[in-house]
Amino acid sequence: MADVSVIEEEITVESEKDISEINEDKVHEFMKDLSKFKVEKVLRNNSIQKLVAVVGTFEKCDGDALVILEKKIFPDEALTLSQGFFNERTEVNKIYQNDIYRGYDMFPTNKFNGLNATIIYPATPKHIEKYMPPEFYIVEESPELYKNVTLPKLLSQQLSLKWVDNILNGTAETDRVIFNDPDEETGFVLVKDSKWHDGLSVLHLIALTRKPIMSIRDLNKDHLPLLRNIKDAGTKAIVEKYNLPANQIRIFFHYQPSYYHLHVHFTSTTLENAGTNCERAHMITSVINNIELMSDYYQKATLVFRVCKLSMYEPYEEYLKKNDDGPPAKKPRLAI
Ligand code: M7G
Repeated sequence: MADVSVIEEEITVESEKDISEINEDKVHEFMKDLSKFKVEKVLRNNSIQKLVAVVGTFEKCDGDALVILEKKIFPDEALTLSQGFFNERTEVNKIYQNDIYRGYDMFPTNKFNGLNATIIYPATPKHIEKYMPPEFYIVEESPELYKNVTLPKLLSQQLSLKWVDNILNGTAETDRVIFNDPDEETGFVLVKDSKWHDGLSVLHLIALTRKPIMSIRDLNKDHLPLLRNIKDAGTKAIVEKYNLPANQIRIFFHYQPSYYHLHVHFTSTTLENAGTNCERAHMITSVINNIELMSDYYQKATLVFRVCKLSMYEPYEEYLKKNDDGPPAKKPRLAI
């Protein structure tokens, strides 16, 4: 057990960027003693995802910490299932029996009873907002809205991209990288997504471009070699490593993304919960095809997405109200 009193004195954190100045090992030791964590608020308790997100504080530690706990998925292999669940060490308590129906509480051994836990510390208001109960609003973002509302907002308050730089320059998650193309123009790093904790049915990797590009809004015909390389070489790497057929891999962008460094999501087609809804996912094949048809498609298109907070929606609405003097047909529309 680490000497927590020493660690406590050293942890006084005010913002996300300060974290790099703290001795990482000591932070880790401190985070391991969760009895020092005081839950302030349950932000989300999702029974479908089997996920709870709470915000709280670590004793004598400045700033909020966000703790996300998620039940692990079941293993696919029959042998692992038998070893983990169908054995004499699993505690079974009967709840009811009715005809051929029987209900039980089951408590497998610790190793198979685990949770995936993510701790974000210090958590910024933006991290916390991400886990607040959602209220959904649809924005139809014209190029004008992008230039005047989205771009200034994201330039002033986007989430830190240090984790992306760390992966690209090989100082973090090297053991989770499955493919690395160093070319400055068309290269990328294919890494396991932090949400993926193994299991082919929920496979999730992301390709981070070496070239700094913010989002699909900035893509044009000059990026076609990059996009084709990500699609082809990324697929090949996954097929070879995981033996998953290419036609069971879904490859897409998010718009709007949470992190404005261009990245492509690779998931198995069976993964449901990866932002694949129609107001967020843009399949890479369609993106390539749109640009082939029109080089500046993504600078001209109205892109539809949903935001899950009134405060994120209001700047768009306010801009449209202020600029409400053009002919209706030419005005960008916004709908709720
Ligand atoms: P996104 O489309 O910007 O937004 O995807 P989303 O997070 O709302 O889906 C960013 C992706 O990067 C997500 O799938 C995250 O799970 C993943 N991700 C985020 N972080 C901070 C990390 C990280 O530190 N390492 C890795 N490997 N993946 C991350």
